[in-house]
Amino acid sequence: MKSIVLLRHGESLWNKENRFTGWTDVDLTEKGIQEALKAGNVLKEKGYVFDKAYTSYLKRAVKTLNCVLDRMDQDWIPVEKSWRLNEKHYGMLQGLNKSETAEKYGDEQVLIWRRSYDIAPLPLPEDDPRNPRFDIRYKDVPDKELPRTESLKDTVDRIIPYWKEVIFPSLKTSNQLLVVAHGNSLRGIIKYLKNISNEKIVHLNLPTAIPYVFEFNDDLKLMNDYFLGDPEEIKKLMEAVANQGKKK
Ligand code: DG2
Repeated sequence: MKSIVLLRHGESLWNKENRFTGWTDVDLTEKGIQEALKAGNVLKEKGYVFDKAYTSYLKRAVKTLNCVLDRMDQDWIPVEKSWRLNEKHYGMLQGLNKSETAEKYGDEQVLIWRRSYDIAPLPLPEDDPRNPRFDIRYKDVPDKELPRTESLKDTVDRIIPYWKEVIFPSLKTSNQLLVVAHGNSLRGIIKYLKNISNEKIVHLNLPTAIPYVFEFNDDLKLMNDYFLGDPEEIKKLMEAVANQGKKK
């Protein structure tokens, strides 16, 4: 069986402070580093040997990948970074505390901003210094492709071409691939892989640094998917992510 392992990065500074992050390039916390190392241990114990890894342009994902590979003694494998694996752009919400935003606008509105399929938060103004067009790392991306905000649909629209053209075809000549990205960019990939409806995807919340394995047969047909870890613990972690957008 061939497999692709999807992994959300470990806890970031803004996960800890419960702030909308999106394309803000925040670092991992010490706990996030430990979570990433633990994911590396789990993957090593299960015997994974990755042919290649993919990650975003954001350091919380890049550093998580480095910790995982280091723990596995697989630092040497080829790694490809792409802006297309970045988190959903959270527009004007970036930097705001999620539960304070729920106090102000209500749990329902925050759920729409966090989890609805096709509603995006207000965009950053063109002259906002956080506009990605001012960030040198995106200098080769055409301006019309750089978001000022995104719905999950917009995120899916920029990720899936990369999935179809780059990541998935490489499974033909590989057995095991690793993708380290973000809560919503991975929700977009999972929605596509499992053909989850726009309504049902609202309820999927990914915990930090828990490997999610997708297995494919030799014809690259999806056969199985499962998290590596204790199901009860994972359920609690998922509920905690869902609750981050509620009033205290
Ligand atoms: C979080 C996800 O992204 O937040 O942008 O705030 O996975 O990079 O930490 P990540 C953010 P929610 O959509 O779960 O609120």
